[in-house]
Amino acid sequence: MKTVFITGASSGFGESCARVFYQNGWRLILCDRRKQRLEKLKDELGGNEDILILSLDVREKENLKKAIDGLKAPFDKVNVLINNAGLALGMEPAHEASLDDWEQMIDTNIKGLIYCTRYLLPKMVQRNIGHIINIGSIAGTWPYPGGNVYGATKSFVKQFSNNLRCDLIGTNIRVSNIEPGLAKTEFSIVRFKGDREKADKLYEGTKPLTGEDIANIVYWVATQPEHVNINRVEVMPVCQAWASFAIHREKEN
Ligand code: NDP
Ligand code: 8X3
Repeated sequence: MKTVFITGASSGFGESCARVFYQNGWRLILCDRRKQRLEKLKDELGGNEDILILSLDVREKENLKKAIDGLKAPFDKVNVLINNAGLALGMEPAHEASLDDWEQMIDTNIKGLIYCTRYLLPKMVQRNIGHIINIGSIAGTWPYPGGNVYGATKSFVKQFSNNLRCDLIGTNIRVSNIEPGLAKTEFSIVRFKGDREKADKLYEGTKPLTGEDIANIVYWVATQPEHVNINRVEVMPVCQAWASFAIHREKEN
């Protein structure tokens, strides 16, 4: 039985990944700040001993290290790490955005992701088995107004994923970056600080990606033959595409 370690498993992509991997016979390590939600998910999935809950904030480096170092058999042999915990906060332009929001995005999307990777990777290299699947975003490649620090954190994730591959050449460890576009999860409710109306408006008249869509892609990436590394997957709903360059024109008086 293989083991997958999923961060941000209480909602959205992470929760859907938990369901898809479990249904396919994987052992789960579910990490998130909301313990109750994880317990509910565990109960729903049958509540058995193949699911371990780690109630953790990925920003808390020491706690994370302690939890990962303390993993006991059979949870100590992680085959796949899904670095999914992350968030966007706000869409204000850079000169109006909150520095606290910026720091929280950097601490979660960048620092939390590198902590999980750094703490789990040595054992993967030692066993010469493993797969790091990062959840990036189209925002890591394509800029948009108000994307400022959020997009930049996802650019970090993209380049970190590529650089990991370089460091891990000669091992069997795989690294992939999944870069979704518009998807309906709790992401926008979090981004707009609980303003559900604003969040709903974003999806009005669209057919966005779902958690299940992304989980199925992550599962496909994780189950390719061992010599196959899917480097990046950029995925959008059909209703989404790019816009042309913005050009500001002065008004003639
Ligand atoms: P959700 O808000 O539904 O899920 C985010 C998950 O991350 C939650 O389980 C949340 O739980 C967890 N999380 C947030 N901060 C922390 C933390 N400090 N420590 C541990 N867990 C944390 O959003 P999505 O499922 O959409 O987001 C998942 C990933 O996908 C994110 O990295 C996001 O940037 C990315 N993404 C989302 C897209 C979208 O449009 N939805 C598109 C592209 C990428 P809790 O708050 O309880 O800890
Ligand atoms: C989430 C996608 O376009 O809202 O990463 O930034 S977007």
